[in-house]
This record gives sequence, C-alpha cells and structure tokens, in this order.
Amino acid sequence: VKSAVLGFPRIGPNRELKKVTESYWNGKVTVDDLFKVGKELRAQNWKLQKDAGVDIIPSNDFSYYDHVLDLSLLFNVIPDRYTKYQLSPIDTLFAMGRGLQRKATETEKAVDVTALEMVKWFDSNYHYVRPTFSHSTQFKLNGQKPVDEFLEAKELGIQTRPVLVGPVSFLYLGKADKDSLDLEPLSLLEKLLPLYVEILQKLAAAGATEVQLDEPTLVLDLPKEVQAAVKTAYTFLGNQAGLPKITLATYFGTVVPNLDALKELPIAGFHFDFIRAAEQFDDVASIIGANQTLSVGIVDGRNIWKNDFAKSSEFVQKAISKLGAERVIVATSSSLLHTPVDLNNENKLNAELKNYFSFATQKLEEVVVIAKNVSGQDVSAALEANAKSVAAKASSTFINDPAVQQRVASIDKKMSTRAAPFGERLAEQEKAFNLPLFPTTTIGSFPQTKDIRINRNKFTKGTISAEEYEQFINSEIEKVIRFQEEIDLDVLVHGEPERNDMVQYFGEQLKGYAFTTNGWVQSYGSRYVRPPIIVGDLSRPKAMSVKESVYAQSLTKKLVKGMLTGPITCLRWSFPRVDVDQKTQALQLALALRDEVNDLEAAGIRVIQVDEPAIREGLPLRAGAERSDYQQWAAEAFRVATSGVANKTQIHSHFCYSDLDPNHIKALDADVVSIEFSKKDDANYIAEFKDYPNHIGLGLFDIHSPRVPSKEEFITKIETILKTYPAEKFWVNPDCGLKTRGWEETRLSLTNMVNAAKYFREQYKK
Ligand code: THG
Ligand code: ZN
Repeated sequence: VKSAVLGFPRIGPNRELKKVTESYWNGKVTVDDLFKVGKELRAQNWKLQKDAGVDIIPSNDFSYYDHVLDLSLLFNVIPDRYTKYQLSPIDTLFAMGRGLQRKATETEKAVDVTALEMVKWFDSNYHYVRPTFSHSTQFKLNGQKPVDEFLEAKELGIQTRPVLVGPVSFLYLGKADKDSLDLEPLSLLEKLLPLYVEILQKLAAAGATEVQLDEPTLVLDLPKEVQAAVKTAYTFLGNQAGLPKITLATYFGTVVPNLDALKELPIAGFHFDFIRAAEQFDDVASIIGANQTLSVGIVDGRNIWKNDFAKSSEFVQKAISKLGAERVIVATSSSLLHTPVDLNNENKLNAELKNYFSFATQKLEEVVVIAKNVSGQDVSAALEANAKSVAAKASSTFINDPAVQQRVASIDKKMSTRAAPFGERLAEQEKAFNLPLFPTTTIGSFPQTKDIRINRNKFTKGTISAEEYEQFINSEIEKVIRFQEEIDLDVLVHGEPERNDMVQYFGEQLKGYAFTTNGWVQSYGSRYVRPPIIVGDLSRPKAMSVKESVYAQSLTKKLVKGMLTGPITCLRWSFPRVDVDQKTQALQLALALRDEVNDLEAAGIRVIQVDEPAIREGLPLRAGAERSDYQQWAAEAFRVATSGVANKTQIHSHFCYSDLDPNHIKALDADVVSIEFSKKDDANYIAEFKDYPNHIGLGLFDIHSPRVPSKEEFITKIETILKTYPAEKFWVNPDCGLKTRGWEETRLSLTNMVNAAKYFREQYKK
C-alpha cells in the first residue's frame, strides 16, 4: 500500500518565503534571489518527503503567492489591466495578487492597478485569489510552471505527482470581471479543457506518470449544471490518449450528494477526505470502478493532532478488504498547507503537549507508518509509542477541567439573553452617552509601527523588563487617545499596541490553550498567522484586557471602547480540539469572555466591542441540519459572552471578510455592529440591512489600501447609503482595523471621515 501527500507548506521552516518575497517587493533583493530561495524550498520539501519514505510526492504545490493565482497565470486568465504594463510573469502575478502602484522612473512606466478579489479557501483561513474571467480572456498556455517544477524534482532524482486545481473548481471558484458581468465562468469549460490536455501532455512528455487534479467544489451543494460539468470534464480528459493517470481529489467534506457526477469516469482514481467525512466511505467505495484506486485521506491536513495509528489502520483495512491492497493509497486528508511546518522547531512547548501534536513534517511519517502497517510491515515500535501517546492524552490533566465542564452544563437561557430588549437598552444608552447623530468611531487597531514590533520582540526575548514594556505600551495608548481627541472622533479605542494577532493574544492568556513560537501557517500571500492550539477545557485565569482599557479611559472624558475577540473567531482561527465538539469549545470561550466583559464593565468601561469577523466562515459548507445548528450555537456563544452586562452598557461587534447574512447577525443582538462595506456599496446590499433593528456602522473606506478618500467622497457615499438606510441608526467608521496602515494616511482619512459626519449632522439638525 502506497503513501501519498496532497501538498506541503511552501513557506519554509523559518518563513524563508515571506522574508525573501517581501524583500523583493521592497527592492532589497533581485528576482534571481527570489527564485533561488523558491528553488531551495522546493528541493528541501521534496527531499524531506522522499527521506520520510513517502511514495507519492506532490509537485506544483509550491507558489510565490497562491496556487490558484498561478493557474490563472498559466492559462492566461489575466485581465487587460494587468497585461498593459508588460510586467514580467512574476510581477504580473504579484500585481494580480496584491495590486501595484509604482511611480515612473527613467526606465519604467508608472503602474497603478488594484488587486484581484481575494476569497477564503472553503472553510479554512487560507485565501485564494479569485480567477477573474472576461469576454476578452484569451485562453492559452503561458509558460509551463507545472512542467518546470516536475523536471526540477526529476533532476534531483525524485519522481513527483504534479497537482493542479481541476477545471471545474477553477471555473466555479472564479467570477466574471466587471466588464463582463453577464459571463458565466462555467460556460468557458470547452475553451479551458484543451489547455488542461496541453499541459498534461507536456507533463507526460516530461515523464510524469500521474497527476492530481483537485476538485474541492465537489463538497459544496452543487447545481445540476456543475455536476454535469464534472462529468463532461473528466470524461473528456480521461478519454485523451497519452496523458498521465488522473486522480481526482476532493477534500473538506463529503461528496455524497454529488456522487452521480463521479460515477463511471474514465480516470485512474479518486481521493476522498475521511477525516472530515468518514461517513461517506460506503457510498464512495461503491462507485470506485474495477481498475480505479482509492486514496484514503486519513492524516488530517487541517489540524495538528497526532494521528491514532490503530484507528486509522483499521479504517484503511476496510478499504483494502473492499478493493484489495494494490488499489488503496494512504494519504493526507488535504494539502498540508494548512498546518505548521515542523514541530521540531518548537523548543518552548511543554513536552507532554508536544507529544500530542503532529505538524506537516511529522505527518509525512504518519502516512508512511500507516501505509507500512496495513501492508503488513513491522512498525511495532512506532505503533507502541503512538498508542502510549493516545492513551496519555485521554487522561491528561491539561485537558480535563471539571469546573469548566460544570459551568458549561449550567448555561441557561437567562445567561444568553440581555436583561431588556434592544429598544429599552438603547434609550438608557442614549441618555447616558449623549452621542451626536452619526457617531464616529474606528474598529479598534491603530497602525502597528516598526517601533511597536521591535519593543514587543525585546519584551518577548527579555531584553526589556515588564515595567519598561508596560511604560512603552502606555505611551503608545496615550498617543492614540490624544490623536483621536484631536481629530474629534466620538467613541475612542486604545489602539491595541499590546496585541500581535487578535486571536493569538487572547489564546496566550487563556488556560487550556497552547501556543507555538514558530507554528506559522500561510493566510494569504506573504501574510501568515500562528494559530493557537486549544488543548483542553478553556478558562480565564485573570483579566486579559482590562488594564489597557482602563488606562486609556483614564486619559479622556470621551467614551473608550473595550476590545475583545469573540468566541467563534477565537475558535475558528485556532486549531480546535477533536475530542469534544466545537459548540462546547465555543461555549467555554464564551464563558471566559463573559467574565472579561463583566470585568471591563465593572472597571468603568461603558462600550465593549466583541469582534466576530470569522462568524460567516464557520458556517458549514453544506445547507442542512448542521448548518442551522451552527447558526444557533454560534449566536448563543456570542450572547453568553455579552449578555452579563447592564442595559446601559453598549455592546458592539464587527464583521469583515465575507458576505453577511443580516438574519444571522440579528441573532447576536449586539447594540451596534460595524461591517466591512466599502467594496460592497451597492444598493442591494444596503437594502439587506435596512430592516436590521439595531445600529450599524457601514464601513466607509477600504483599510487595505493607502488611498485617502476626500471629504466629498465620504459625503457622496453617505448620501447614497442614506437613500436606503435610516440616519438615526447610522454609525460612521472605516471597514476594519487600521493595523496595517501608516499614520499619515490614517490621519488624513479619518479626518475627512469625521468632517463628513459633521456635515451630515448640520444637514439633519432639527
Ligand atoms: N488573524 C487571524 N486570522 C485572520 C486574520 C487575523 N484571518 C483572516 C484575516 N485576518 C487574514 N489577514 C491577515 C492579515 C494580516 C496578517 C495575517 C493575516 C499579518 N500577519 C503577520 C505577518 O505575516 O507579517 C504576522 C502577525 C503576527 O505577528 O502574529 O499581518 O487578523 N488569526
Ligand atoms: Zn475587520
């Protein structure tokens, strides 16, 4: 029985790819330096897998930005606005991924182009760049990256299985460009398929015997025509002579509702995710043809828990007894892109906990051991060690905290309901706060300057004392407060200089969490996150944010918002436990946050914002009972966190990164919500929120761009919104936190925003 890996992290064990890419963008290194590091990383990854004994090793899983974007470039799906500057292929890739603004020099023309849309990759925290099609798209092969990388590995003596996103997912996950809104991407299938044939032929000529085509859209609720497209595409590709053998890979869920599309396809085999959807086994096994292989995704590509070899082997045995050993492959459930690179890079992690974890590098050994085990080879030492670790975890004191379990069991309706309905709360809040019409505020973070990062690093390394660090943070808070007073915002924030990542920061302070020093996972492009790990029952040993908020409030007569990350976002952006359900973990987080919210209130903080940017991405991929369950418990968790306060304490929340469902937000019963809106300001989207009962700040400018909107631009925008949206519910704020912006543009944008609000106050004066 062979072992297979669907993809390996590309970032390098020490974020080599981030460092060199950002240096290249800053003009500090050449394109050759960039390519050299890329080549080294690829070689390193292949060798690692080869040495671990993996049989089927992927290539073309590497990317300088995003593998879906690579495919847009390969098939020449490049909107005209990027080609007109005649940039090199790599600069075109970066321009599409992140936009490019460059002043003219003696040798180069000026460039000014925004990025393509970036979207979450299914329910993960990875973002892909959306393929963007137009009537003028000229499909043709642009270079041959998959072939080049295949040959690169071959030269190292390593035979690989190239991986590409398949044609249906490539189209279905894409969209029509703004000049071609009537275009249905899926209608391009006929034009696209010959390009797949062409690149697969080239791969075959280069010596590739098999390829992996990823079709994760098959785990979504698919309309009939998409199912039909799968059938068309793979019948067509499978019937071409001279191509490498095709394995169609799906992951992140069950394919059962789309199973018909996979029946009797003339391809070599399938890969399914049995971590996410073990229950699909009988159904999918029933459609495997007599000569087809089944790749059993049994080593989790989305989480960091050590595999249970006994359990996994038993599962694979089931496949073997059905199909025979030669037709079964042991594989990672998905690409390992979503896991940190190497547990051996962690030297501060508690030894007991370390024994429960497995990062990408360790997962290579896992697929190999399981494959050997089910092949009847002697891996008893590995099995024994694994069984010990599994048993130790079950009784670990890290994991079980009876007091927390009891508290979750005692949650009742009262705990998740505010004392009075919104109308009554609002009346009390208005009386207490006396805010003007069109109140202005920001989402929470202010620019994280180099100085802040340097001081945080010094504190982490111990080169400055806790007192010195606190003084530094306080001086930053004071700067931010004075700044906000000066530009005359109404509801202030402390600016969050003490926080690295909003989830990591709270994770580090909660009992039941473990965190890594080097466990980076790519989020998009060169931006990575270090998800904290939920290892046990969660509780809050002491207040987490009160000191900073109270200090900020002590500096001003204006209201200062307390700032917290909500239970669902903490859960979604962490590696969760797999021994209890997600609802339980969310409620434990909710209770910890409830204590924090109540402490903030007791310390005199009168407005408290609990952010839930990840609430939408937690929604199960498929409609059905699981989804409505989620909607119920996600809202409950938020309300448990926020319902312990008096009517006159105002609860805010914030959402971004996704299209929101107003009904879902309504269930949270926050007094005020701010939502990302600057790129979604069409009348329909506004209308969806018109009847939302509580107050909303529709984000008025894009914080991802250094561009400064003028006061007039803000006024025009607000005027448009006011045609649909009632003035008395309208808060004025940016789209999201200002952490990644510079101070200069922040000052200008916010000043213009505040002045626009003042203009409307005059207009609406009674
Ligand atoms: N935190 C977490 N997940 C997220 C976001 C977040 N997912 C969605 C969205 N926001 C992704 N956006 C970002 C934005 C910035 C960064 C990462 C993800 C970022 N990372 C730093 C970097 O790579 O240089 C490192 C941050 C750190 O020091 O911890 O800037 O906000 N969890
Ligand atoms: Zn946001």
